[in-house]
Amino acid sequence: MQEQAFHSGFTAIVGSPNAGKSTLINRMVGEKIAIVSNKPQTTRSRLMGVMNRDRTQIVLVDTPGVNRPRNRLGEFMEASVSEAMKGIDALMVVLDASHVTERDRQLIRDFSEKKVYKVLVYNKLDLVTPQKLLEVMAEFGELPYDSFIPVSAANGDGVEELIADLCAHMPEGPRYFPEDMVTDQPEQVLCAEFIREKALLHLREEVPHGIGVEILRFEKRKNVTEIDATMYCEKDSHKRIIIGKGGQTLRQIGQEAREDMEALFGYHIFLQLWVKVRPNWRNSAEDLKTLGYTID
Ligand SMILES: Nc1nc2c(ncn2[C@@H]2O[C@H](COP(=O)(O)OP(=O)(O)OP(=O)(O)O)[C@@H](O)[C@H]2O)c(=O)[nH]1
Ligand SMILES: [Mg+2]
Repeated sequence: MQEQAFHSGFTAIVGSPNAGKSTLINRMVGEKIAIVSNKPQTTRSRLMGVMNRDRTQIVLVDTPGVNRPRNRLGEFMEASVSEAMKGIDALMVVLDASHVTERDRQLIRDFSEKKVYKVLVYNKLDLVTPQKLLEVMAEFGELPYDSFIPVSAANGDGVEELIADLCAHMPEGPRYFPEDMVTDQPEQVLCAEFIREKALLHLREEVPHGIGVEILRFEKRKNVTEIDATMYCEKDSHKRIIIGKGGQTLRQIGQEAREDMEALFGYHIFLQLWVKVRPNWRNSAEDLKTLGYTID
């Protein structure tokens, strides 16, 4: 009997900030590999998540949701989206169906011209009434997308249908990544991201957006992995806020980040966090490079 062919492909995930792209990639991969927050511009670089199904592998490529870049970091984020679009087999355009903006309309129209298999994903199904969903779907229904799928990345509704649809359209191809590999991001990058996610969770306004995390030491010992990390911020006043009264905020960020790391990696972690002021690092080519915000 002839063995069934293997199918695989790269699928980019694009859309406005806060649409739920990273929540969706985590849901599809089944592990938390991308950080999520209720603040726009959480994701800063392209990252991959690997999804395996019966004789099919889909490499999902999460991208930053970008508005108009305001600094060199923003320009890097925008370039990451173009980079992610190279050589893809399919494209998912994610829309927050509960909050459609003019910018979304423009994005959806622009991406509809891309010559690959395209799915328009209506996310946050749990937040819209059936009536509202029908209205949103009617608005974009005439555009040349191959598939239109409503989902809730938050509770998983519709996600299996989305996965089945993508799997059915992957070309024959190799297994790009080993079956037990869930992301292309090294452990140190994931650690820096988890720290940044907790900063986004506990800090407000412009403070978390000005944070960059550098891992200075990552040492695996017999029973514990020791990590030293520095959080960069742009102003002295921000540093005080990040540290908090009696160091309380910093301690909480560190503790929650460590719990996420331990859950994903399955080993004990000892994490030490420092805060340093580095004015205007988001416009410094050198600082961006140190923090990994460069396209290689
Ligand atoms: N209710 C609801 N909330 C969702 C859903 N999907 C995502 N969210 C929330 O929407 C917010 C943004 O989610 P993210 O996954 O960080 O969005 P993103 O598109 O990756 O955002 P950027 O990285 O900033 O471009 C978070 O607060 C999520 O919890 C959903 O299906 N339903
Ligand atoms: Mg994101």
